[in-house]
Amino acid sequence: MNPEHSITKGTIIKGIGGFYYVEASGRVYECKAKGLFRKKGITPMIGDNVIIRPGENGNESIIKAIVLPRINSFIRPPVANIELSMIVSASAEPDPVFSFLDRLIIMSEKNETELILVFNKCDLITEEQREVIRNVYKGTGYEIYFVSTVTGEGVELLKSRISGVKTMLSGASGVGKSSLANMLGGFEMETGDVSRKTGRGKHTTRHVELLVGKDDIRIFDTPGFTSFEVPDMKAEELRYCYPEFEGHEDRCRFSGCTHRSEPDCGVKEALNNKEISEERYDSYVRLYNELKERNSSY
Ligand SMILES: Nc1nc2c(ncn2[C@@H]2O[C@H](COP(=O)(O)OP(=O)(O)O)[C@@H](O)[C@H]2O)c(=O)[nH]1
Ligand SMILES: [Mg+2]
Ligand SMILES: [Zn+2]
Repeated sequence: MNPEHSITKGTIIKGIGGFYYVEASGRVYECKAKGLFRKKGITPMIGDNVIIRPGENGNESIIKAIVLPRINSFIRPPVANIELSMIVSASAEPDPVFSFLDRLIIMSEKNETELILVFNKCDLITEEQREVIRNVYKGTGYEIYFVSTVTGEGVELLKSRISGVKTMLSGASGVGKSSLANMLGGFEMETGDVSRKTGRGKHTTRHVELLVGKDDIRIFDTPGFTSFEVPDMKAEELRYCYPEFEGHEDRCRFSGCTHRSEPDCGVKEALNNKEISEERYDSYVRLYNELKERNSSY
């Protein structure tokens, strides 16, 4: 039997004008969606793992089934099965804004997406400065990568971490996301230098796409989580988004302790002992207040 005509597993990487583009074993198939799942009202999403029947003799290829349940799915950006959230910051120029990174981290924690922290432009800082950054995340267990697209430092290690993993990049503009994606997967995304030259506007409409590059690098081409608001959650839930609090909460006197002004708080004790960083604790309190205020204004 010709393997071209057999049922094949793949991933939806793009959808345009009623067609879905499915990457399967290094090829891209233009497919129509005709499976039973359509009758059930399930709409294919970018990032979906699917079963297709490649078309024979010029017939169209067909998506027969979608692998459900999805690991996760999102409306903004409209993608499914984010396997890893890669939160990118610059080590310097611009300096990391830890409170902003925490918003992205919380977004991933809330969505139960695995995350790694990547500090690009590490060519601009010393080993001592790296240690300062590592200390901010003490006790979190988060993997931290220092990389540079200028010297290439750390890029191979990061590449081996994300190879074969559907990854979403997020981070502020100018930190080097596009430069890094290009270096990791051999893509040709526009980088800061270029867009300044062409002066292209910010609102260019683009299709969301799962880019598949060399060494099986898979990156969602979206601006990341586009809403930088803290997700809709109760202020009391926020503490579960800080993994470094976990080992200390059993020392809090009150079981519902929010770790702010309560007496005998294990988390504040850990803060005083420098087992938890001030940056993270301060951003926790700030975000707690923000959520409290938002929820009381309804
Ligand atoms: N020093 C240094 N500059 C970098 C590095 N990576 C990117 N840049 C520069 O940072 C700027 C923003 O890069 P870009 O990839 O467009 O960032 P994006 O907005 O996050 O996609 C550009 O001027 C890049 O040349 C790096 O590792 N070290
Ligand atoms: Mg960019
Ligand atoms: Zn407490």
